[in-house]
Amino acid sequence: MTTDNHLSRRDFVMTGALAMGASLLSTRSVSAADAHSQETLPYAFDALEPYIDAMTMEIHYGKHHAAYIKNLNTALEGQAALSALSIDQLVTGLEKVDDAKLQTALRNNGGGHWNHTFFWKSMTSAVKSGKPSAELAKAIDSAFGSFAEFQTVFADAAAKRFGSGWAWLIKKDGALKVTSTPNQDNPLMTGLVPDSDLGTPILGLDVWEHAYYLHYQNRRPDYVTAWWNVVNWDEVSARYAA
Ligand code: MN3
Repeated sequence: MTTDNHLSRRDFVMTGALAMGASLLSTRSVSAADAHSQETLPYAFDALEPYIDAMTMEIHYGKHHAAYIKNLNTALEGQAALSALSIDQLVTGLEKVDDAKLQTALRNNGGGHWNHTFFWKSMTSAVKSGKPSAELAKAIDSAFGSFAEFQTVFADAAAKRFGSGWAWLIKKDGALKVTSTPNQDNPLMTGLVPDSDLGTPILGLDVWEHAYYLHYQNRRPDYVTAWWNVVNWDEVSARYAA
């Protein structure tokens, strides 16, 4: 790298940092009543390389997930009772929201916030990915016959989700099951998603194009195959045990 390039890159970084600071200042004034905020990503943007690229992670976390939170907080303005709920309470109790327009806003953006927070924690660097606990491995074998068969069933659910949505491994009545939901729905949304898709999420995969298109373009199955390398099995096993 030449000195000129080095300087211009430094200038670029400085300009970017200043722009980011200005952006934070300009958006802070409306934050007093913000009910929900974004947790710090538990690893660097490039930690999942080469399976999920840094730019996809940066845009996915910094733009897409952040937008769901911003829109969720906007929808909750003036809703004191709903604003007091945790995100878990909110997504599990959506059927009780009578205002259809508000319910849709909370379903899309509250779901988007819950799902992405869950998704980030479902992943880790390939060197830390590990494997299912003995207890979870036994449950997977019991439900699907083998780990390989579980992966096939899960990948199939991810591939066949038409348009945007999620593939899930859920725990229901003590047993494991693979399901999928459209848009930002999830298996906790009682009354909104079919009863057969309800359960406790153990693992979730975002199959919206924004999750993979920069690197994989139309090749969603390739994204799913690569994603297995960065599943955080310690986290997934802990969820199963809970
Ligand atoms: Mn997403």
